[in-house]
Amino acid sequence: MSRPGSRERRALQPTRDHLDLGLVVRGHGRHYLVETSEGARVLCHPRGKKSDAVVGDRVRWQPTGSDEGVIEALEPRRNLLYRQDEWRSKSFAANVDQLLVLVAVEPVFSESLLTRALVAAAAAGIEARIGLNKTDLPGVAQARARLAPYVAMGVPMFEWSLSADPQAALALLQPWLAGKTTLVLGPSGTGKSTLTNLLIPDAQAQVGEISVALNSGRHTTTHTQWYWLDAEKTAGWLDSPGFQTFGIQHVEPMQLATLLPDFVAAQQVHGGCRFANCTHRQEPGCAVQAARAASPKAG
Ligand SMILES: Nc1nc2c(ncn2[C@@H]2O[C@H](COP(=O)(O)OP(=O)(O)OP(=O)(O)O)[C@@H](O)[C@H]2O)c(=O)[nH]1
Ligand SMILES: [Mg+2]
Ligand SMILES: [Zn+2]
Repeated sequence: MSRPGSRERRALQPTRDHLDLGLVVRGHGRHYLVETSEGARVLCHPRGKKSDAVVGDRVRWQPTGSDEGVIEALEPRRNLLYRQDEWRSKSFAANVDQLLVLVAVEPVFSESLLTRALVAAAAAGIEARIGLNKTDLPGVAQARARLAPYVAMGVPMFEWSLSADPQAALALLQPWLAGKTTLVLGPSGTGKSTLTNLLIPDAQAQVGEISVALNSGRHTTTHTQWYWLDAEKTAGWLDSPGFQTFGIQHVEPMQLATLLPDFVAAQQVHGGCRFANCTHRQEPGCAVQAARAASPKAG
């Protein structure tokens, strides 16, 4: 079958390149808020019933009469951060440069969720850091102790109290945020939206009373939202709803050793595992087990 010539094709099927390139700044399931190239925000519906657009996607869109629009196509993504539970997958955002996993002294965080978020970020090729908030609270020593292994394996960590010393938090964070698009993720009630309001004074992100949020099992923030950190729009900031689960079914077990900094280091120091498909549990010649045996805390 012969392909139609390019001129003919253009006539039959207008390319979408002439359409405005917008940025998805918020998603509501069936519709999206798209920031136009001129900076206006337009409510857009996907063409067809379903769309896979997520916050951070660049989309070709066009107006539909009134003040709304339709998303005609998604531009290719640089990356996509998502979790994959047993039955469903949930996208957090596309095209982000870096991830801040925000935990807090209270509510006490789950190491498993934290580790999974770091693994998912590494799998998507996104640099991640840990933030510890609420260092004004009494459990701070314990929280630091639980984070020490992550710091030891080379995950950079910030810590601060947004309520006691917001300026110190800004001083730590701002150099890291400059010129980048950063997604903040974390369990509910850790202070993601408090931080959003500190970084973007007119964000008006809703902040929840922790007791209310935890007891009702509800999250104060319900949708991921994109904000600009500067007037020139060189730095983006994405506030997100708290997560309670973080499936990483999309990551192959064999891949894990390339995604955790301590496993990577073990591979380098011990010359790699004898078997390419090593599960690092009981195989002979396993570099990860060798590193574990050599570590002072081995047991
Ligand atoms: N003690 C203390 N409380 C804080 C600090 N930072 C934020 N909080 C409080 O923590 C509670 C939760 O803050 P949010 O910013 O709504 O938390 P969130 O992470 O956005 O929560 P979700 O939107 O549900 O995911 C609020 O009552 C804040 O006032 C802090 O440094 N110390
Ligand atoms: Mg919030
Ligand atoms: Zn191994």
